Amino acid sequence: MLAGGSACSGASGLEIVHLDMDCFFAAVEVLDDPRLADRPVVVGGTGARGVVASASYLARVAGVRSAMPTATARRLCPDAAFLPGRFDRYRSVSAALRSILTDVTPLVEPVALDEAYLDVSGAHRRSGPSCEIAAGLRLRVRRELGLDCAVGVGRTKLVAKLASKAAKPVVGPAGVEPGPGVVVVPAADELAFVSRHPVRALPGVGPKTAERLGRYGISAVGDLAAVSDESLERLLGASLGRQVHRLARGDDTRPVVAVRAARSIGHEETFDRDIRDLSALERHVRAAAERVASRCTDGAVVARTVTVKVRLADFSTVTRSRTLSSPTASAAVVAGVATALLRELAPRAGVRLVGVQVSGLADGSRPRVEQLELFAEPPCRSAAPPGAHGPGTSTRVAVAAVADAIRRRYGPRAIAAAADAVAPAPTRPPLPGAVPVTCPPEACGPAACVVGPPALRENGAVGPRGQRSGQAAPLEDVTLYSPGPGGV
Ligand code: TTP
Ligand code: MG
Ligand code: MG
Repeated sequence: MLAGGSACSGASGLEIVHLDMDCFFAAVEVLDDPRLADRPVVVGGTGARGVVASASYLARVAGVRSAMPTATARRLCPDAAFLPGRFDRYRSVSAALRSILTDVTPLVEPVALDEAYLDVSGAHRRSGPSCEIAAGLRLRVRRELGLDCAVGVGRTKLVAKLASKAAKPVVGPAGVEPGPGVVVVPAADELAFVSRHPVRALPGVGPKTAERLGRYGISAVGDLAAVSDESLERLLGASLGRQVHRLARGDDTRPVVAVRAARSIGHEETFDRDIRDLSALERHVRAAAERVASRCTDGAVVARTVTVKVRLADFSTVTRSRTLSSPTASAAVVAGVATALLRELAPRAGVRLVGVQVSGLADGSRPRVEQLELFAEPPCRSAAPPGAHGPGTSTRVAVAAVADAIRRRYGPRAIAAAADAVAPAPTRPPLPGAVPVTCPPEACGPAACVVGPPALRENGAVGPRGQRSGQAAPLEDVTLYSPGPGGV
């Protein structure tokens, strides 16, 4: 059950986030064709033997479900728009979703086009507690993609996945109830939360296994946890029996495995007013570089190439890159190279956007013996003019190393060059996803934090198209999961 309140502070130690798009294929169709907004939409095989891939929530009210024969869906919901699906379009939305997710952490494990796990343990310093990350992601997906999603946060993959399901809109015979959108399950409540689910909620338990368990009176996950290991192994076989038993008791050690490592990490800033002053631009480039370096550190990667991008008032874009002699995650080094590249670009017209990107990423978790070498020579492979690094390089390097250590410990803004300690030029508001969602401290308690309800239309389909352009979509009230007597 869900009760009122908020609890980012009680949600510490919850490092797994699961995000799943709402009625993905159908929602993309509605997004692209507003005439479908008030109609049930069914995407899938439209031929005589076709099956339903995705049904909008309006279609679900009529009883239409995924994997149902389309012929049955037509009987249940004759007024629905039946569409064959456009997989290229879904793939491209999925790619856009992926880039929103990898903005938070490189530890993203996609499990389908519309769904992924994130391990956010390295993202707190930059993006706040897990519940803020989850709420921020949901906002960003809504604003940037024009689509709704459900997000779950928990200590394990199982809990996060079930939590995102609990965050979905609820379809009943009377219509669609908006779901909470984000559900966070604190560790202390996870067994109560998981126990109430039907056994089918566990990975590995299909309809046949569920039926077999049902014959022994085991229908909920809680029933499973109460059965002895041996009985379950006899019933389901050693491997599945053990797996299911462990999961039912909350023992889920499956890690988030980033399938494809990020190829680059970047940060861009668009200004409210075009900037002409080079030193102001340098400040922004340095700040962007420090952010990027901080994300490298969070993701335990080092980068070999630094690229600076400048977009002028007329939208023309220029970039300049430099490859380092040794890969780095040092904010000082990335910022130094980036500002040097900016000076080389020497934009003469007004600048509307600057960006810093690093690429050529490598595993930064292993100690690198060549680290010192980085500081023993100019940081760039391209020959620097003699004396470019000037006398006192080793002192500056030592200072940079200490500054990096301080940033690692206290956050990217903990220390800055004195030259930068002036008010920055006005900027456009940061991207929605970059806005940390603030859980009011007084509302933070020991239980879970559920952010919602989502701005769904009555029919439970996606939010209005206008949200793509990012009007403030306030996080409405924040609710808590608490183990009550009812179902999930
Ligand atoms: P799901 O996330 O399972 O479903 P969904 O996004 O349509 O709805 P929900 O709000 O409940 O998450 O699947 C994601 C997409 O994968 C779905 O839109 C279509 C496709 N899909 C199939 O092609 N066949 C299937 O059997 C299922 C379940 C999904
Ligand atoms: Mg989905
Ligand atoms: Mg899915």
